[in-house]
Amino acid sequence: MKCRKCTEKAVINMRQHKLALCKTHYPQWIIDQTQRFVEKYLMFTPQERVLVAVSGGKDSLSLWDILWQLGYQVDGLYIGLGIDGGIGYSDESQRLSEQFAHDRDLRLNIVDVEGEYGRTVPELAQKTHRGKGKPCSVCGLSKRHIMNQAAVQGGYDVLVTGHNLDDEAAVLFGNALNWITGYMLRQGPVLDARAGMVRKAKPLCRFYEREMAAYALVRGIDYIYDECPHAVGSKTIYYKELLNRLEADRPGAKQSFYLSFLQAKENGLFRTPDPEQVSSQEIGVDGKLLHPCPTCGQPTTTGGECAFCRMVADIR
Ligand code: Q46
Ligand code: ZN
Ligand code: ZN
Repeated sequence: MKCRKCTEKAVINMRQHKLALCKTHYPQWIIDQTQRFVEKYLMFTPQERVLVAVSGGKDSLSLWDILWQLGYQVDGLYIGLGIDGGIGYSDESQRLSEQFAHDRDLRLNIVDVEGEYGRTVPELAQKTHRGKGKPCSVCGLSKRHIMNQAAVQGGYDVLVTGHNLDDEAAVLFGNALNWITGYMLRQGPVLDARAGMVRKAKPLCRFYEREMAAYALVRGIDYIYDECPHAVGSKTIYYKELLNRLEADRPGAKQSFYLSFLQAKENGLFRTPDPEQVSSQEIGVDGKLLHPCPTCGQPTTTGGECAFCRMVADIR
């Protein structure tokens, strides 16, 4: 198959866009589309400081690469979770993130969970008996807290993550199965800042996972191929497999699922009961009012400290 824009051989055929592109035109298309999404969803401007959370995986490193090529002021944040899993997962992903930053002369901030809190994420999970033997809930809680804290303390305007369309569609699918509207209300390309919380954006949310893998490959980005060993058997992976089956029969199904959701939201599907009184920015996913945690200042709906500070207090 030939590239739509020249006579070169295509490296990818995107059935949902009816578009095949070569190794020169494909990365350029991804970069141009990202710029379009950044502007369309009002994610950030060239004057703003952007912090990209990197895991060493293809999506986050590709996102950093794209934003860097677009000329944005973008630094990286790597969180050392202390996950080994017999493959030295965290060590290797940190090495690749550092190498990426070094090769491009970019600034990478590193927060080491064990160094900061005295325990690795799997140890925190074990010690506090959270997550039924799986560290994922503690991991998610810790990452969200640390990413926001690093962005606020570093004076960044926006925190961006490398979530792609497959990630977003799987999360949406899981939430829609149980109609967890509090989470659905928050899901989207941008989550505005609120007291104690920096703005968050997902510039890759409209690219398929295979498109990001192809981008990383064509650009020669060295990333960690292994998934986190704790991801095995996760619900998200299961939902991704289901959606892949749907996509194989109906090209574009994942994209339309996600984009129709965004449209429904824009049309007011998840409007808060009394938008005059309380904005959706002031309520948490459980529908309760947010207030600042007395210890860290990040918003929480619990009566006292936020879940992260309570967890850290538990191990003291
Ligand atoms: S939550 Fe769980 Fe992930 Fe943390 S422990 Fe690994 S699989 S990295 S997205
Ligand atoms: Zn071409
Ligand atoms: Zn707190």
